[in-house]
Amino acid sequence: MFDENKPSVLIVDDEPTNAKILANGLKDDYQIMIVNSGKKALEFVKANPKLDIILLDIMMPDVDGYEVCSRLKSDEATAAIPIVFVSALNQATDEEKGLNLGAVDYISKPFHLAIVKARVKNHISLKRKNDLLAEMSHLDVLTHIANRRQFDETLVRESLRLMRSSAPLSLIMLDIDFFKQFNDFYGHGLGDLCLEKVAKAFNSVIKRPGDLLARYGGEEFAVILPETDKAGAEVVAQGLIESVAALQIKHERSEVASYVTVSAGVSSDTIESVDEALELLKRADVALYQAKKQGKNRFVT
Ligand code: GH3
Ligand code: MG
Ligand code: MG
Ligand code: MG
Repeated sequence: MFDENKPSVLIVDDEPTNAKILANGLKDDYQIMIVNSGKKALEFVKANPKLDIILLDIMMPDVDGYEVCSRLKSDEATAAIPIVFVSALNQATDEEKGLNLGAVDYISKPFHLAIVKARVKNHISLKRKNDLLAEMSHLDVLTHIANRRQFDETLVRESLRLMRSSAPLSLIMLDIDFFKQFNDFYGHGLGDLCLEKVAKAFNSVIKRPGDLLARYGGEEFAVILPETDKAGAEVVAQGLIESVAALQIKHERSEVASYVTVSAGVSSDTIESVDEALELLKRADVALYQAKKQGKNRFVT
């Protein structure tokens, strides 16, 4: 819903005049949204977690600003949005409380608009840099899919979530066949290109929201399929294998085909702890080893 180039500012204040003064001062540089209660603020942010900053009043009927701040900071989806309190409460203890709840800044009313603008600008610039860093640290540089770090974090998060349900978790480990020979024969540059193409093909298969495809290591990929049983995971594994075969990347040194192929190991189970999810990953890896032993270019469950 937002124009990517114009940062978005949510103003939360039960007093329309206050909100209007802030909005008028900021509207040339930002997209401004205004809500007039803590409750509406929580609903709005939940629906729009990509907001760049929140200017938050403290004294409001229903949910006050402190409560809004602590709820947003304790939710992973909204914790990274900078919150600046803008409040008539001007005791040092009020400010201390606000900052301790995770707000980046505290501005007392009456404020100097120019200073509010300068602070908003600085906080948004930092926020965008943090977002970029977070994104970079979770992506593989070559293939632009998730990296090992994101895979590990997602596996832990998904297992904590699935532990509370009876839904199964499926994992797939994949590995390119005879890739050492590919590199040796075609060179490292074409090897890199091959990895990029394979990642792209896999990506076109793993489309369901909640699923995750990652580059796990050199020429190894891994997939997390929450709430997917064995039969479902096998269909996905077959789809992944076929997506790479369809690329028809010439591989003269492969012993199983004239083009690049992959092998996969699949594991599925309900899980009751993070340890069990890690165990499930080991099972997928064992299955992958079996697929290699049985002749490659196939999956084993
Ligand atoms: P198998 O069929 O049993 O999987 O054998 P393999 O040759 O594919 O596997 P092996 O583990 O012996 O070799 C993996 C190769 O992958 C060796 C390594 O140089 C290459 N590789 C790993 N990461 C990269 C990368 O980022 N770029 C390129 N070009 N090659 C890579
Ligand atoms: Mg108020
Ligand atoms: Mg390997
Ligand atoms: Mg390999």
